[in-house]
Amino acid sequence: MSSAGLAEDFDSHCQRLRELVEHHLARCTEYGDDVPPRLADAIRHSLFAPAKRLRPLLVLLACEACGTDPGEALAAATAVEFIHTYSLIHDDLPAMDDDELRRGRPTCHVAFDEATAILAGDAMLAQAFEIVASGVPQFALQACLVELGKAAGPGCLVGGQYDDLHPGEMNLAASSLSGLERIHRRKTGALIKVSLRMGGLIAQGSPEQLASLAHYGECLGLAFQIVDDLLDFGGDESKLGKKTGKDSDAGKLTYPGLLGEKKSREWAAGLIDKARQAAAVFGERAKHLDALARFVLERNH
Ligand code: GRG
Repeated sequence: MSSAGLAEDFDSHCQRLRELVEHHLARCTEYGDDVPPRLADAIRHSLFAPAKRLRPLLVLLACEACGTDPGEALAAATAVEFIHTYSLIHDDLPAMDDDELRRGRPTCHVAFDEATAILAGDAMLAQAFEIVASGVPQFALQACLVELGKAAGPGCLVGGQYDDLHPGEMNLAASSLSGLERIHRRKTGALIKVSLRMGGLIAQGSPEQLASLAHYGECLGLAFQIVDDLLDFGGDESKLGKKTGKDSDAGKLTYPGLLGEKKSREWAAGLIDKARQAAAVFGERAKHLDALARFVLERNH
């Protein structure tokens, strides 16, 4: 197939998977009488704003790479998007990044109020585990719960965010490349990696396949963050749906700040090569994971 044909095949495949995800997200937000309507609106405001759905796609593509119908992994895909969206809502709060625009919409605390945004995030984190517990097949359930809890917990997502907010407290100087990597491996990378792992676990992948998915996730997660820093540096606000230049303005250390723009792009490209090599063990079944890795490097939003 030509490269244009491959890209078209990837786009239409991802579009189909995204529709499955959107449908499942909608079902999970059909709340009953006990959920305050304004709280439900705040959740839906953030969840259904235009988003790439990268993490759910990774769950489904990993499941497929191991030879299983991606529909089997929809609950895990939905749960990970709930956790990701909760983390964005809380990250945007005045006590953290204090942002007013996210996914092209006013942030949750701006559109509603701060207490509602905190509660919307809390609700989504708890509901994510309900979704996994009620939708992941029994044979993969315990591993998914443990791995997802770890990825969202104090050693990964929350701990990475803490260190990003308090770099002075880190043992390693945050101003070194290893300090920066330590933050992003946990803040951004862990959720990306667990998405792939859950897809593989639900597909009953072999230990070698699970290790390849984890390695792909580690490389992709770091490359994703480097590209995010590059977009914050010189990206288009209207495409990104959020304000740019915030990190460098706040004096935060970023990859382009540390390595320069050219070296950062080369670093990201090297990581994407490694991710593609890791996916190669799946042969033809990894063609979409391969295309997704290329998309992460080339993305402009
Ligand atoms: C509040 C516990 C807690 C954690 C927050 C998500 C996060 C940690 C911080 C967001 C800051 C940031 C810009 C991180 C870079 C990578 C990232 C998570 C980008 C946003 O994800 P995308 O690009 O967004 O996948 P969409 O909207 O497409 O889902």
